[in-house]
Amino acid sequence: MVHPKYKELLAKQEELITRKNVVKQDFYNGIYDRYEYPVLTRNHIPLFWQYDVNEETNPYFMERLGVNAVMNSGAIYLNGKYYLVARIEGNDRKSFFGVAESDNGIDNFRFWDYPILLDDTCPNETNVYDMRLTQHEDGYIYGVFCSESKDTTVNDLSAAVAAAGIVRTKDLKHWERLDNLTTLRSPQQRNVVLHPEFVDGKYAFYTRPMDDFIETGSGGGIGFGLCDDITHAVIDEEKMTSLRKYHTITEAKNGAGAPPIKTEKGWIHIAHGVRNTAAGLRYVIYAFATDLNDPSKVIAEPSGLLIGPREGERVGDVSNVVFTNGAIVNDKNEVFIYYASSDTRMHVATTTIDKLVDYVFNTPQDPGRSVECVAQRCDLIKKNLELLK
Ligand code: M1P
Repeated sequence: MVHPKYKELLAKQEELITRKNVVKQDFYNGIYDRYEYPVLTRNHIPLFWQYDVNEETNPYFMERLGVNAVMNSGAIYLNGKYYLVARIEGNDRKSFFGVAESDNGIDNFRFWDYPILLDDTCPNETNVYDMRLTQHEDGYIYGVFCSESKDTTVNDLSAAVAAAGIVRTKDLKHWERLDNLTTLRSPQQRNVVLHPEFVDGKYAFYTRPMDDFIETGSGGGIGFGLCDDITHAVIDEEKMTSLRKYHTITEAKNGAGAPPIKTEKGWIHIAHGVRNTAAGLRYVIYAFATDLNDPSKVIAEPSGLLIGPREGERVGDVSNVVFTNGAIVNDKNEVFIYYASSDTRMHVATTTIDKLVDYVFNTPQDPGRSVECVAQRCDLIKKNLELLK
């Protein structure tokens, strides 16, 4: 017999899943809209992933395999539908991936019946997370994610090694696992993203060279490297694209987010930047553009952050974090930026290609010093006051 509590909880969950999302009225910046409700939370996870629904074996209707958080999601638009491949973190701290689908990209996201069971090709892999989905011109959809293993070379229980795992699919249902990416000059990698087009006839990746699991160390920012064979991907040289810079939002580290969006003026990248504070690391989302013919060459760098954590977004398992690894452009050139707040739940911000291009190419660059920032602002004020006379 199905436990009677199941129906009760299911009805509540249905209300949550089908609740209409609305643009937040108390936020305006002209660049994007924020929304009142998260698009995915732990409460969107099917109950039958968490409970044994059989009254005989679970008389108290207890959670058996709880879910702690739903966050950093890859995103893709296929046949008029919006798909998120979410990072789902179990109560056991292990993350895995699940596909959620929506007709409009802002609400009614519903998980498919089963999470993704990856091929078990890496016996030492303990955790997987943060999949970026790239619709590549070779015809496959690639998922590039962090594959984490214990570092057995040092006597430190929490030491880990991060590498980029690679899978590919055509339908989000059947996934083929390929070899992890090897970067010959960087010991660890996280936040790796596959570029959607061939560059010089090769597969191109945005990388994030790191000396160890948490600190990027000598890693100078977001890298870019080419490889011949995606099934055994090896990158030798990593060129630097968007750099870490002193006293900016990328001082501590940064990393590629969504696969870049192609526009008439350049590739637009939506990434994350991290700085250190007395309260710990603060993660924000920023944007930049690279050259259409050389996607490693930065051609526009608007100053500062695009999305920062606000209000309730500031609080969660890892507070003061917004993080993106997926964005969608639909057939009306509307842009959906999916971002997680504080490693706990998923949100969306919407804009358009025209607005994003205007933002990236017309927002002034960070001049780097307070005195020059004030001069930049005074310039704007002067022009405005003349017009407002
Ligand atoms: O906890 C914040 C984020 O930390 C990591 O990002 P980075 O590699 O740039 O430090 C990632 O593990 C990410 O999953 C997480 O949201």
